[in-house]
Amino acid sequence: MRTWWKESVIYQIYPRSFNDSNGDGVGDIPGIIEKLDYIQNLGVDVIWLCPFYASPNDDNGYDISDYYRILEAFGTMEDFDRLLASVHSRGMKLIMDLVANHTSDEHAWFIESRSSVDNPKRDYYIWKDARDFAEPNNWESFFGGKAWQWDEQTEQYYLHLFTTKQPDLNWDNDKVRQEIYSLMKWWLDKGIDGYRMDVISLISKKGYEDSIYEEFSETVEKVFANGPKIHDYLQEMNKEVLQHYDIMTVGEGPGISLADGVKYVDSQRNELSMIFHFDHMFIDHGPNGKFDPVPYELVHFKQVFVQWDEAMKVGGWSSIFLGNHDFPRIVSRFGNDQAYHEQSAKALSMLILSLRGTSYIYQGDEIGMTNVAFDTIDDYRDVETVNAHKQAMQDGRDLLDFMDAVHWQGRDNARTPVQWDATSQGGFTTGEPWIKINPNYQSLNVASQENDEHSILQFYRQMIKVRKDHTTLVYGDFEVIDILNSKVFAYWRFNAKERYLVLINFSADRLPFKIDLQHNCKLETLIISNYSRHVTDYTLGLIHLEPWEATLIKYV
Ligand code: ISL
Repeated sequence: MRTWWKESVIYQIYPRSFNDSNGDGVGDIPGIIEKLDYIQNLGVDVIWLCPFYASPNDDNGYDISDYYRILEAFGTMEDFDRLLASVHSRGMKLIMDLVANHTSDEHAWFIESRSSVDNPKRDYYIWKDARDFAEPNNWESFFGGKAWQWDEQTEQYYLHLFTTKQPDLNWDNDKVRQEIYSLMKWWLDKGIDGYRMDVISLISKKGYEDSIYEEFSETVEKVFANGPKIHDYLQEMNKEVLQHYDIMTVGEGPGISLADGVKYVDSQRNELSMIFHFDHMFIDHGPNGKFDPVPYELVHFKQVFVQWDEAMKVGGWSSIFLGNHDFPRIVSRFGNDQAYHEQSAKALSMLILSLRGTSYIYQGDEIGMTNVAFDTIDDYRDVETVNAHKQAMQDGRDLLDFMDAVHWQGRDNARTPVQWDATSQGGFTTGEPWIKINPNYQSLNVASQENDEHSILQFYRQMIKVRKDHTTLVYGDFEVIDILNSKVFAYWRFNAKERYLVLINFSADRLPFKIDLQHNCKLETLIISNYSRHVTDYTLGLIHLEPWEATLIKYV
């Protein structure tokens, strides 16, 4: 069924790093308002704003201390209302992050909960007695160290799957669920258009046995995620909240496997519109996680997309993304940020915008922003990176090797300020930015790409328009060509009337490629390419793909 959110292109904003309007070094809501023309000119439909609620910022806003207030550094509720109205008046929509697996330890609920064992809010969180004078089980947290924190005053441990300042809520408590539904309605009644739900796969706990798995990712999948009540809770949320509004939802799903995925989004089950799975995001993580990176194979990468498309095609719907605020810059990770920076950034945009599913673009990727390599840990801000550095020191790991891993995989790669122009601090702030800007801002910035008709930015705009103009790219079938080809990602998008061929060379080599026209179709037009190509180049069936070439051709 045709639905607005399937046809939408979503632009993700990490407010802290987007645009600072008042010179305090931190991006803010008025800063976003200043850039709405820019966002609208990209051609996107929906803005997803990462958390901007009140927060002590242990995890940059993913630790919320009040769901009904705006972080002071980001502005006021009036600013937010103005933003929402301006987004709507431009015909765009706005979705928010819902972080409901945990709160901040500075949230009023937790302050009460920890005050005594018989406080009425004690059961809002997950408290357990010590086991043999130590943690209740062997669980580790996502950001290093144990997942349990001892509370001196009440002599119990509380669970925190993320930092110690992010205690997990107890979703088995009806009152907790009602609190969450109320705050969701409060924002929806203001007119927001949906939610991205943070780690929603973790809200129902399976019990508190030790994990028997060595790799953390296995523990996430087999112990933390997809608890027994997850689908009951999502269906209840849908009945009480979601179904009363014309909105979209996307559940972030660490630990959601192919087999579980469709259960979250099958339209018959009334849960979520889409999920983010992580099979391609963890593709280059080694046995010890992201700071133990390993090379990945393109064939494996393609298989992930093929398998998920297959799993979602009846009744479900995919979200297509290559990066966000938790992962490296896409051009540095999946493209080539050196000799083929421009070509590969454009090629990745074609992938995002021509696969079946809703397309997500993360701020700065539309100009090909790259990873950053700060020399010293002092320049890093992300709690995950900072904790991992402490751990690496304790473990006696070679710190140069650790810093290499941070340069490759750390979350701050995606959190440096957006590079607006070549002026001081890239035009992001007139003050000192909360995190250093990537030193390449003088040559890589929005202003210079606005003035260059061949820029990455212009290609993104064209590619978004191509997607809007050809609904077969949204809804059509997907058939990969030559899956075992280790350098080219080629596929058809088609329906009974028309076919689109997408050819993306994921390598710096010039490669022969045979276009197999077994479908008996006729070449019609070359829709877009990141090289100056002519339709006649493709008539013979055998062509040479240029390094990182991405070409989209229409057949009938
Ligand atoms: O980046 C990761 C850790 O290496 C991911 O596993 C990430 O922690 C996971 O996808 C959950 O992310 C979300 O919840 C976190 C928050 O820190 C992330 O920014 C958010 O996207 C806790 O709220």
